[in-house]
Amino acid sequence: MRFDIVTIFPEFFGVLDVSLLGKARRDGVLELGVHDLRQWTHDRHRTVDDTPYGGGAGMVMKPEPWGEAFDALLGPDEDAAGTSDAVVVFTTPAGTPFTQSLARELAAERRIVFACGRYEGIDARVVEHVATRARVLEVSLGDYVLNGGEVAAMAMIEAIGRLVPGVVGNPESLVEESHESGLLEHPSYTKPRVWRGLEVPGVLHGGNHAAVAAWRREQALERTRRVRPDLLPDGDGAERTASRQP
Ligand code: 6GU
Repeated sequence: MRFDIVTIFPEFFGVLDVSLLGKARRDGVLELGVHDLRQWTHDRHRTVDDTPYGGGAGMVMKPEPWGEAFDALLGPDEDAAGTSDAVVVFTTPAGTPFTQSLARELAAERRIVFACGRYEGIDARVVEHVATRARVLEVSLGDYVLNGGEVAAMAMIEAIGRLVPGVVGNPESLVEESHESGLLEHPSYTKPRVWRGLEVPGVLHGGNHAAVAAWRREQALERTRRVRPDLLPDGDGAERTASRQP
């Protein structure tokens, strides 16, 4: 799997050299290309933004550098007889929310290009244009505002990358974690059995595997009900409000 990232802050992505994803890169399981958007500017100041048509605060990213970036990364317009086999992800707080199921879907792709927007976003014609040449997604990390898409792209790359076969050493560890089952994960414990007066629940060292599985499932359910009732089948907002009445 190959990730390409277009950004005005390429140095943000240095952290992808470390930890699990860094190892996956050294092992050749993941490839990463980080591209400075300003290499596709031609003026002395390497300008990537301009004032918005219609007025208002903030700056909008100009379409021309993005157009050249996608020409370079997807191949020029002329050979767009078909579309590129890359998926292009535009990071934007106005996008569809990033979820574990989208991470799973994207982990099966061959190549993903992340376009990191800054300021008040990218000229809207860029998404429209790129959509004629590749599958395009506009994706948000969640309902809050970041200064730019870099941290969002990094989070998405980590979530997607670890699902690529060969990145996480023991694939079993991917199965039981939060969000894969639709529930939050059960609590975990390790030695010592008593720590600062706090004991590990007895069922976990009783050797009864069925009892352990049942306990973990109940804990996962209880935690999900308490913290994220919206994840449960009957957890729509109306029900939640009703069930919270004293
Ligand atoms: Cl993808 N970008 C920005 N700028 N803010 C965000 C986001 C993305 N997702 C949540 N907030």
